[in-house]
Amino acid sequence: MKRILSGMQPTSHLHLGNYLGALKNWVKLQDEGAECLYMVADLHAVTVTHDPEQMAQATREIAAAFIAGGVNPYNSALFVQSAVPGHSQLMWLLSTMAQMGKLERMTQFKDKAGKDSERAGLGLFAYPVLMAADILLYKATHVPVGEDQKQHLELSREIASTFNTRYKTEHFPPPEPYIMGTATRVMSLKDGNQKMSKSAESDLSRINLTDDADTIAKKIRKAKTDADPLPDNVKALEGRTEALNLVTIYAALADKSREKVLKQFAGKGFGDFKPALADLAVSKLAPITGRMNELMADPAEIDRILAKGSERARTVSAPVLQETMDIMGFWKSG
Ligand code: AQP
Repeated sequence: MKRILSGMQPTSHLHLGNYLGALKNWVKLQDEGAECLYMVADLHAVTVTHDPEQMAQATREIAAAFIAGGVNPYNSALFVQSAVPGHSQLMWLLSTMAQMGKLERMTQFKDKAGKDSERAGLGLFAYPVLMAADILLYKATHVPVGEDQKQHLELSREIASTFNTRYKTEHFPPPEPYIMGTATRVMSLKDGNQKMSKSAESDLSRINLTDDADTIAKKIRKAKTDADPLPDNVKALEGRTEALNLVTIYAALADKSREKVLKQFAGKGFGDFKPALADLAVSKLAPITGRMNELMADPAEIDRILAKGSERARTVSAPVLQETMDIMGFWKSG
């Protein structure tokens, strides 16, 4: 049986990219019967400057988004990373086998640290080791990954293998990437070469799961496009990154192929396509936003769900951490 581990950082509101690229597929995995552990990755969120008050709020909001998007907290474990101390503990142990040279080659660190990497925090540098700990703490067999996380998962596999070789054991199963056939990479509404992101400066660049219908319609109306009509095949969209992005979003929301969408809209300009996309986006997202708002109106209930999920995560992970420490020869009382 597959055991899945994945998470999202409470850095801000979740957006359409998080939904179509991750959450929608998490629900599919859960519904296919995999054992799923989904976390609010707050230890990762503090590797960049953050607002403490905002993070507690974002943690509840993300949990509400998971549930509203279809994660069943009575089936999947929905938990907060920092509520399971094993993540940080295992990270320290694994950091002794993560090679600096490999960490230096991680492209996400280079992107996030920017030009002034000398001043970047150790946490940002060590982020992939924490990710390895997240996965190995549960002996997760599969990790849903997008393109941007493939390199980190490869490092997790290497760390697992180094541990097993060093201590002559098969303790950690190497986690497999779970490439979702239907996962969609959603790009910024303002620049088709940048991914839609929580931390991008312009709110017009993304559709948040908290946006109301008018805001969604406005953002789509203002999305960058070009003056040409839509072609009847995907290949002809080469070089038109913004147009391709809007077609991709339409296809993912409608659960159709991009070819089918283009057949439907071939010859039409964005004056026709954008209102159709706005209607579709509102019809798919409004029920999720509505449910999120209902859940957010009762934060105590969200806290209860997170506390239960975190307890379950601690129960699953405690023996793995203990066995890891035993293998490494740490002292244990009588
Ligand atoms: N634009 C996207 N298209 C498809 N999938 C995406 N994901 C993020 N952006 C897109 C997927 O969402 C999951 C959670 O991501 P995260 O919270 O770890 O943050 P991130 O990957 O760094 O993405 P964000 O939303 O842009 O956050 P910030 O701005 O805080 O860095 C992951 O599975 C990711 O692939």
